[in-house]
This record gives sequence, structure tokens and C-alpha cells, in this order.
Amino acid sequence: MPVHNADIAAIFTEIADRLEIEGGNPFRVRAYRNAARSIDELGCSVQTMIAKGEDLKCVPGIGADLDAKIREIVATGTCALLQRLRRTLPPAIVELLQIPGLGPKRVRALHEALAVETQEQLVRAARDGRIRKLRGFGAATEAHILDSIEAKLDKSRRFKLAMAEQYAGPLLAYLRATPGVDKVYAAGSFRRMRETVGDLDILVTARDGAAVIQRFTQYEEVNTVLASGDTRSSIVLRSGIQVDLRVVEPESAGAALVYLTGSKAHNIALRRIAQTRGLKINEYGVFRGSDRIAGDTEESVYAAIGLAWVAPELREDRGEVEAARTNRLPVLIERADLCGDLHAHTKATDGRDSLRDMALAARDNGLSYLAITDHSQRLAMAHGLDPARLAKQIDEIDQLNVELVGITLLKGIEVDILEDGSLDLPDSILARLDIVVGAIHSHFDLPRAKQTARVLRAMDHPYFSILAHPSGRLIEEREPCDIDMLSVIRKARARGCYLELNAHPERLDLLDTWCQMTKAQGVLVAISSDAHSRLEFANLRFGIGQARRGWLEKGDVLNSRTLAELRPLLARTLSVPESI
Ligand code: DGT
Ligand code: CA
Ligand code: CA
Repeated sequence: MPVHNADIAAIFTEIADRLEIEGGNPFRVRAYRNAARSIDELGCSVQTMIAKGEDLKCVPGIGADLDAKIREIVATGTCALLQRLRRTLPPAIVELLQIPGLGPKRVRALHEALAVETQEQLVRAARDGRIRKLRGFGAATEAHILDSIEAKLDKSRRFKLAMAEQYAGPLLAYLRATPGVDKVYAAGSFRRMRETVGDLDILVTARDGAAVIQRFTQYEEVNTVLASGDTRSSIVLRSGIQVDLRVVEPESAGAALVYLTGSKAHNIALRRIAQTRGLKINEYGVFRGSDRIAGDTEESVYAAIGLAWVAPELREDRGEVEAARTNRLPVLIERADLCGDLHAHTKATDGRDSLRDMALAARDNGLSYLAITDHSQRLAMAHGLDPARLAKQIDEIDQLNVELVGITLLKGIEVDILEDGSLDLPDSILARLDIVVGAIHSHFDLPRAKQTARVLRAMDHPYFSILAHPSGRLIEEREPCDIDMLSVIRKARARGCYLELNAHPERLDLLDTWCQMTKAQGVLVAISSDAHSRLEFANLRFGIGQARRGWLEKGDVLNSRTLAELRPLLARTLSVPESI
């Protein structure tokens, strides 16, 4: 059975916690804590060292007693001392230590005076006002404990990227305006462009950490300060978003940014590579022994362990480390690579702006073509187009195209895929369009076989161009429908049609792993805004983030093509005789 250094460190930490709650000898407590840290940071496996017959007493903080305990843990997976300590105090009590503001002494006091052993009991005691009566606690402490627990319980809540961005932007600007601050970076899942973020992680480089932390905790949107020290702090904003701040010296910017950007799995993979080269990597730099050999920039950190710099969106330990080692990283799509947008609405249906205003806004956003794809008749709520109204829109677009400069409108529709897989408009009108975007808006819960057959049948339709928001999911609100996506992708390849990556921040649909699958099958992805107003072209950047998480390059993206290049790719639609 493998015993990892982290397992040993966790056991020693729990021993230290329990000894301290019991009021044990502070030196003994310290010894276990120090040992936990040095083992955690050791850089090579203790289990392997023992197997090779090496002496553990060369590890800082490990004497004869702890050496014996480590061997016991490696041999048995646990340690008699811990078992004994676990019998004297209940298991859940250690979890109380994770509540900011509660150290072992306070946990011990709460246990002795109020018999508090679990978080639930703690919440009850706080709500009953029993904690404020204890010596060393007051009403403020009681309120703080309650806030902290609520923040912690709330932490499972995740925030959509676009929403997190709204809170992050002003906070980053506020920190940048702090005297003495060198650089301010957003890190964590936010920088990796995850579709949701659990909390925000911010890195600041500065000489005087305490001054930065003070300014951070004084930010006007702060609701609770969970923790604050000289180099790190955590707050909860009024919005409920937790923000973790870390301050390092400017020399460590690159190393700290790599560490804080994560993902954790990516960091672990990097550390493993460093270990094989006899190097140690942490948030301060890359070290050979006590020599710091890199860390001022991210590039230097990756280079020190033989890797090319990895774009944050790829840092999920899904093959990017190997690709960085062999110089096979993708050249990821960028927003500037998009020439057009293939999914947008006007006020003819549920959009807010006119054809002309949408066209001009698309041009202002650097696009040279825009497909107008209003809803079809079945979506009555959205005032979907019947053949007559669509015919009228087609004429309007033809007229506008004569007059507009620098932007071309394509004639399209977002046609409903009905439950049986047929399309919601007759071929006679679809035949007049440049592009037919098909989408599911009902019956999301069909069983897998039926749902798949429905979509495949729709894609078999000769006019079908792009499958819009293929899974139908709404982030945190509606799960993806159950569909065999590989079959869908293969059908797209066979029929010469495409999959959409819907850039709306509540959809981001294709999922990142499906982007990879689509690319692997040689099917192009359309990154589309699904704009319902002229302001929503800005959402394309979220689609780009998702596409990058899915390893897509410029060549994998349908609307990175110029209009001249695009037309033949849509030709299957165009070449079908109008008599159908
Ligand atoms: P989130 O907040 O759940 O959306 O995801 P992240 O990735 O932002 O995770 P978070 O906020 O817990 O931590 C921020 C970064 O800090 C994470 O991406 C990598 C680094 N980190 C956190 N915990 C560990 C750890 O135990 N080991 C290592 N190597 N890195 C960690
Ligand atoms: Ca985070
Ligand atoms: Ca965090």
C-alpha cells in the first residue's frame, strides 16, 4: 500500500491538533507540526527512502522518536498514538479547527464548557448566545464564528465566470491603485477560465505585504474578513464571493503565479517533474538545494523543469504537461482570430436590437460577417418566425447588404429540432438561407437513445449547418441532456456540418472535453455569441476561453474563416436545389 508524504504529514498534523486541544506539552505539539511541514516539503517519498534503507534522521525535525513513528505509519498506514488520541476526543472536533478564528485553545474551551463537538453544535451554541458568556469569548467573537461557519457552508456555491468577473474587475483595479503595489494578477480557476469559480484568488507583488493586506481588508465591498496576516488574507465580499489574496516579493512573481493559478492537479504534475530533476518547486521559486534557479517569471519556472510555458486554460493535467515537454502544445485560438459570428437574434423574435444595429455592432466588434438566426415558429414565447416573416427578413437582409460597408449579414435561422428530429420550418423556406442552425428547446429529458436519434435525424436534413448549444445545459441550472455526443460528432463529419460552442456565459456549451473530441474527429466548431442584443458580442470572449480549455486552435474554428473561405464550407446548404 503506498503511503504518501502527505498522508504522514496529515497524521502528524492531526496528532498536533489533538494534543493541543487536550492541552498537551507545547514543545511536543511543535515537534509534530514541524515534522509534518518538513515531510510535506521534502520532495522525495519517505516510503521510498525507507525502502532504500536511507536514514530519515537527516530530514529536518525528525529525531529517533519521530523516525520510529514514520516507520510505523509506512508499515501500518496509521499510528497507535493517533488511535489513542482519537478515542479521547470525538472525530469531528478536529474539523472545528478549520473554522477561521478557532484555534486549538478555543476549541478546547468550547468543548470543556459547552460540550461542543461538531459544527452543528457550534452553530447552535452561537445562535443561542451561549458562546459570548465564556471567558475569552465575547459577542463579537460569537458573531464572527457564526459568520465564518456560514461562509464555509456557503462555499460549495460556485459563481459563473462572467459574474465572478464583475466582482473581480473593480477589486483588481482597487488593488492596483494601492501605493507600493508592483503587480496584481488574478489567478486560480478564474485565470484558467473555468466556467464557474469557487472563489477568487489574487496575487499581488509588493515589498510591504502588511500594507497591501490592510488595504485589501478595507475594500468597501468586504462583508467578512476570514483571515488576515502579513502575506495572505481571505475575505468574503457582500456578493458572497470569497477572495483569497497572497502577497509575495516581486522576484517570486512567476513562481507564485504558477502555484496560485493551479490547477492543483497541474501543480502536482509540475512538482513531480521537478523532483525527477532533483529540483524543488514552490510558490517562491524553483530550487536546487538552497539555490534559487528560477521564479521571477512563469516562463522561467517552466523552463527550469524543461517545459514550454503552458497557457492557463490548459492547466488541468489533461496532457498539457507532456505536450509542453515535447513542444507539442497547441497554438490556442484567440479572440482576434474570429472573423464572424454565426448565431444572433434581432427584435423580430426575442432579441432587443434591429438588423441594422446588430450588423453595425458586429462590425464594431471587429467581425466582418454576422449570421442572423432568429427563432422559428415553434418558439411562440420568443415570437418565432413563420415562413412568411422569415421571407420578409430575408428580403430585408438582402437590401441591407447592398448598403452596409465592412460587414455582411448572412441569412439564417435558429430552427427548432422537434421531438421526432424533424425541423420546425418547411424546406421551401430553409432553401433560401445561407445557414441553418438547429437547436433543441424542448424535451431535454428524453432517454439517451431517443435523444441521440432525434438529433442525428435532424442533422441528416440536407439544409442543416450547425448544431447549436449541443447539450442544452444551463450552468448550475439545467444538466446537459443525455446524448451520445461522439455519434453526434461523427454524424457532423459525415454530413459536412458543424457543432456550435455557444459563448453565452450561462451556456458555454460545447463542454471543454467535447471540444477536444470534436477536434479529434476533424469537425470544425463555430464559436457563436447567440447575442440577443448588440452588447452581447462581448460574450464571445467567454466562448474563446472555453474553446482554449478545449485545446482548439484557429484552424479548428469555423468562424475563424474569412467569408470567402466560409462560403464553400456552407456550400452543402447552398447547393441544394430550391425545388426541394
Ligand atoms: P475553485 O476556486 O474551486 O474554482 O478552484 P481553484 O483552482 O481556484 O482552487 P483554489 O481556490 O482552492 O486554489 C487556488 C490555487 O491554489 C489552485 O488552483 C492551486 C493552488 N493550490 C491550492 N491548494 C493546493 C494544494 O493543496 N497543493 C497545490 N500544489 N496547489 C494548491
Ligand atoms: Ca479559486
Ligand atoms: Ca482559493
